[in-house]
Amino acid sequence: MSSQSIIEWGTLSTQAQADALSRPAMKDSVLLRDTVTKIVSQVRENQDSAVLAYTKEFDGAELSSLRLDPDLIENAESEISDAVKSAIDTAYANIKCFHEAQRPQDIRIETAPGVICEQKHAALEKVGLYIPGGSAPLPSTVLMLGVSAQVAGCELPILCTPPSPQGVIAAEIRYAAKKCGIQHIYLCGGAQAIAGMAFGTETIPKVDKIFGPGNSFVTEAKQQVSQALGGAAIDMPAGPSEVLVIADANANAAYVAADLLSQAEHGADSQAVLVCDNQALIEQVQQQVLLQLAQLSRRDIAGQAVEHSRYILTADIEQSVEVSNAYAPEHLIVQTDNARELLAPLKHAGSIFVGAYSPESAGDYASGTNHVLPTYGYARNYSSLGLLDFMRRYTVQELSYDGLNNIGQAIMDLADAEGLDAHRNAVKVRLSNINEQSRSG
Ligand code: HSO
Ligand code: ZN
Repeated sequence: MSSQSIIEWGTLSTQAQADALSRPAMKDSVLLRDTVTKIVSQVRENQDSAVLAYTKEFDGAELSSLRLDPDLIENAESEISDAVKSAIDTAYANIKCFHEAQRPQDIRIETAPGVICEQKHAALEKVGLYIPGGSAPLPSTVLMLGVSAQVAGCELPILCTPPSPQGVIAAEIRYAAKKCGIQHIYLCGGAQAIAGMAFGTETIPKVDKIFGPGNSFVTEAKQQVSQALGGAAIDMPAGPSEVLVIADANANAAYVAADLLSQAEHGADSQAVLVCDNQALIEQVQQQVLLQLAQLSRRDIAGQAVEHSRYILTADIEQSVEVSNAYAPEHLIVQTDNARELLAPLKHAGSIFVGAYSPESAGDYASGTNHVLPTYGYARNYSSLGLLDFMRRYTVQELSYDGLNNIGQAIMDLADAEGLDAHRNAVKVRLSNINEQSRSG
């Protein structure tokens, strides 16, 4: 990372500024799309047998059944240490507390005399939670998705995650699932799991919406099934994980470096960006990154991400805020003297971490906020995952005769303006009904 040069924001042209904030190109090859299209159509056609065949091909596991024995969920805690169990319990409690507080209020209002309008909320019934496999099992992601579904009151939350070649999944994942009341775990991953949940198979129930992060195959499959007729909704579009730190001269360089590296260790394509108005601090952070990187067990992965990290030198804090808003980071860490004051102008970020003692790791695991966040600049137009994503809102209305009478003329005139006679008539037939008029007095 010290090999990375410092970019002086004020000297860049508009184009060079855009380039400095560009994300690594997402894989969007025809090959990826065609491969996923084929997997999705195979799963739609051959259901369990296709998912089992892909699980053998991609995960090396030969399974007799896709569903994990529920006893392995029920008894998972006997396989994990007390420390991990209590860590999961702590995280669960805080995530639950924060998501319970998000419960929306229903609305009932009389917009005009006799015209009642309501907005209500209902939990989605069947939700599919995807937990990636790969180099690190992610019980924390099980909690982020599972607690939300549980608090919302989803009837059937199911979870898919790829098995090891021996056909097993980590006990931590099973214990976190148990805490969230998840009884259905299916041993499959990748595009085949997404297709299985979107369309259903003999074993995997069809769900209404699919949640969770994944690799480029999973992301592409989520896009495809969300566009297919009879498929499933999805949480949000996804790209590689990223962090942007805004620091000033008084920030602690070791803290800043640790935050950049905790992002970098997620994957070679992770992005870490430092925006700072003090050159000396940037140089200290670069030194710290090298020192700390050498100690990491995942230094190979983190080192690759560090190669495309960015160090941006700004004229002042206001310019740092401008850069952050332009980048719209998934995670934004503010380590400045007056961190909280910057919340007002900071407009685009998935989740903001305020001050020296709020590392991203807190939100990743245990503070209570959700770690499923919009990446790749989608923090401009998508929300962080929360309770509402597991619910749908709908409206109710009830008009009395007088209510309809009150707004009837407006309805009929608008129907006339649109040339829709039947619409007009649906009002007129009621208002000219003598019996109704006399009944309402
Ligand atoms: N930072 C990741 C979430 C995570 N971190 C899981 C550790 N485990 C994406 O927000
Ligand atoms: Zn993380």
